Amino acid sequence: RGGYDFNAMQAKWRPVWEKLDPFKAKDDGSAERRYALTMFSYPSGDLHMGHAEVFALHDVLARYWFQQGYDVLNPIGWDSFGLPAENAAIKRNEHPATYTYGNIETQAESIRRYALSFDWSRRLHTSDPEYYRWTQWLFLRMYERGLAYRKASFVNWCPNDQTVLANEQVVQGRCERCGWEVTKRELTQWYFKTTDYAQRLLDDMELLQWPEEILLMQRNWIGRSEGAFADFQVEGRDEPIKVFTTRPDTLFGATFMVVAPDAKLAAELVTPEQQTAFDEYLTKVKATTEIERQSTEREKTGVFLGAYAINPVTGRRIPIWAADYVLADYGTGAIMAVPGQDTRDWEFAEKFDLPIVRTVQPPADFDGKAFTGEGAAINSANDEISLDGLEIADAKSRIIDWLESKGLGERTINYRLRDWLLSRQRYWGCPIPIIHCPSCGEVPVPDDQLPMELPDLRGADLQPKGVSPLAAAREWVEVDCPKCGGRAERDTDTMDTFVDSSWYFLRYLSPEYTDGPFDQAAAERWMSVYQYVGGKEHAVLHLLYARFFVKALHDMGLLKVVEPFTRLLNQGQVINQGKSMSKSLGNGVNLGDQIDEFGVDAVRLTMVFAGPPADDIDWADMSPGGSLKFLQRAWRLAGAVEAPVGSDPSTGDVELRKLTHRTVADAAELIDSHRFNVMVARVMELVNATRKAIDSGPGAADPAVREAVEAVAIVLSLVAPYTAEEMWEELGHQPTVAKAGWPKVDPALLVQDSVTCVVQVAGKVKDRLEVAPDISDADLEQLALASEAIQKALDGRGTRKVIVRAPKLVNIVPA
Ligand code: ANZ
Ligand code: ZN
Repeated sequence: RGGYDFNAMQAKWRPVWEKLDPFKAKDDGSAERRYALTMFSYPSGDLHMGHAEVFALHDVLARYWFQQGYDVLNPIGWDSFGLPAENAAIKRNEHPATYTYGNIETQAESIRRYALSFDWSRRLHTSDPEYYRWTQWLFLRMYERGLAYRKASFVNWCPNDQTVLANEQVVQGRCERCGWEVTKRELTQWYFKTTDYAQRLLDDMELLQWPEEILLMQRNWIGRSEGAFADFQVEGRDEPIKVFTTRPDTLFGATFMVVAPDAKLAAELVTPEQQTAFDEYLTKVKATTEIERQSTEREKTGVFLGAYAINPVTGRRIPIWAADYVLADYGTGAIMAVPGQDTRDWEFAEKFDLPIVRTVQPPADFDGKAFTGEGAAINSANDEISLDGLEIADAKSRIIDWLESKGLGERTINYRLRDWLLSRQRYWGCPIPIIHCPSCGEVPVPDDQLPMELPDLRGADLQPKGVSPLAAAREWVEVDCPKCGGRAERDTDTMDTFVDSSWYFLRYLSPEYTDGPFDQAAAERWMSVYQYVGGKEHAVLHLLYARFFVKALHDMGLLKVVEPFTRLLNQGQVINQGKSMSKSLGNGVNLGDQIDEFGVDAVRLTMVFAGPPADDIDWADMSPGGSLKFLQRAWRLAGAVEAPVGSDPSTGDVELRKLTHRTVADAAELIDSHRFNVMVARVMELVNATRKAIDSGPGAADPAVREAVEAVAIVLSLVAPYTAEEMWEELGHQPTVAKAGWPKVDPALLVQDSVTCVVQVAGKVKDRLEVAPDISDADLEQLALASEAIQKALDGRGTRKVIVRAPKLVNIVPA
């Protein structure tokens, strides 16, 4: 027996596992199913440290469920459409597929070496025509239901990537991918009607066991506000201005109005005297980013439009201004300004010397400006209605009732969520299966003509030009209209890659299925995903889109479930020297190099042991060398065991046995609560204790030692599969340890320094139990009720009440 040689182990076990194929989902009803999903990979290069982390964490869970005997579905695939491949193809004058599929092969090899428990038989790539055929099919079903539609509007435009971006892809005013400042362009584009689902996306969050932080981000992104529309008459104009307000109770304090300068309304309202001033202002506003406009820090700017409206409750003439703190595409693009209660309005009023009227009574000691807190209404009465004295909520409903009765307004709910802009003017994406016919309009590509494959373009043809490169493929573009047979043209945009990833978890269920995007029976068996593991950068992108898709599919009758992912685990980032790894900082760490130096198992162990999964891992503070040393120590135990296979542990050393069983029991709990690092620490403790038992305790021939080392191998197999397999073999077992089964815990051995618990029936002591000091109330109650003496004392009577004070007292009141 040589030394610990991770390279030899890696070379030895990989082919064995590939032959055994232990991680194929059985899907035969022989065990309870569990769908374990990790966010699929984007093939922009080889695997990096971030992948290594998320895969290592995810694999602990999946392998744990395998050990527990679940029928686990743990698929792997690639999110393989997207810009990087296209940009690389332009540079190298080749086809994007060359780069994409080359990287996929590289990553697949690395993933196999990294020993992850994936079911490779379900592998998919979203850029395969067999996959995107169904992306197109789903688009058409959305289209038929009015959930996919085209409209002209001002959209986010990345001048560098020469393509539009969804709101979700604009981060602080910049392109999420390349960091260029995003501008606005008016274009006709395809949208998914996510807004139809705003309320359900909110309501169903209740079904999700997700980190509160992510739920909060989605809640804020959807941005529900309850309020009212109110109409303001404008002097010299028939049509009133409609505003959206969350504070209709403050209507008496509306002393002016503000319109978004870039809304049509502003241009309509401006008087000839104010035209020049307005035009100058508008030019400045157009150069301002959305982020700047929403900033509360900025000095207020604006221009008087020369027009006046009438406050419907005070009858006063109030001036109408244009200012960029009001956004064109939220609410109605116009507001009633209430400086007394709104901070931005107060600042504006102060700067431009506009009247301020308080309509909520601030507390006596209040010396601020706008008062945004709770209080009684003041200055809010006319001949017909008075709100004075009412608290905000009551005042709101009173004024809305009044507005509704007068036909001047109505209750409403407003959402910040916009429809999902899905068209992209790029090549390497799923073509939109619509044909534009001069006589028939939009005509869907018939289902039997799917997939509508991409034309073969490469190199210079892909250069971004502001219109989709597909437009240049004339032979592809020009088609006969499926309806009238006349000359027509294909839509030349491609879909946002987030469309591809909104349903991939369904395709995994039946990747070969040809009668639809997925086999509905399979979806019924496996959905929802039990546990999803991935980065929190997807909080409002992928995670919201996938939820929308599943709800839409549910409404189409294709899916029973309404949510895709029941549980969510977000891992932190792997950083180096306190900073994100980047080329420019020169602090990148290469995963391949780490594996060459320390071996797969040590790298995986380091990722898992680093800390709570959600925390960032600073690689500079990590010690993969230390992980390697621990693995060697654990491995050496297997060679030391002298008790034969199958020896009865009950005759072994009790202290070591107690530690083994306690470690296994705790490990299960720690994994369930995602405290993987603590689980590893506990295994380390057991390894040390076992070493001691061999060297200076009961000795290597004690069956308790074998029991301990076998437990170490099984628990360690979740993290360090090569080492664990080697140990398992050394212990005299057949591969694979991955399916050895989770060790059975003997509850009797979990009782540590026991405490005596008194059990009373109707106030009289009837039994005494020896229990663990940390026993839970529920376990103690169960134990007490199971006692023979207690059953005898109850004499067939049920219990009316059981009072448990763990670990010392149980008091049973009989029925
Ligand atoms: C009067 C008022 C008085 C308001 C007050 C607030 C406080 P949320 O909660 O985010 O939905 N608003 C409406 N449309 C706007 C737009 N296009 N651009 C900028 N602001 C807009 O915000 C709703 C509130 O934001 C609305 O209620 C409106 O101001 C403003 F004491 O109306 B409020
Ligand atoms: Zn036609």
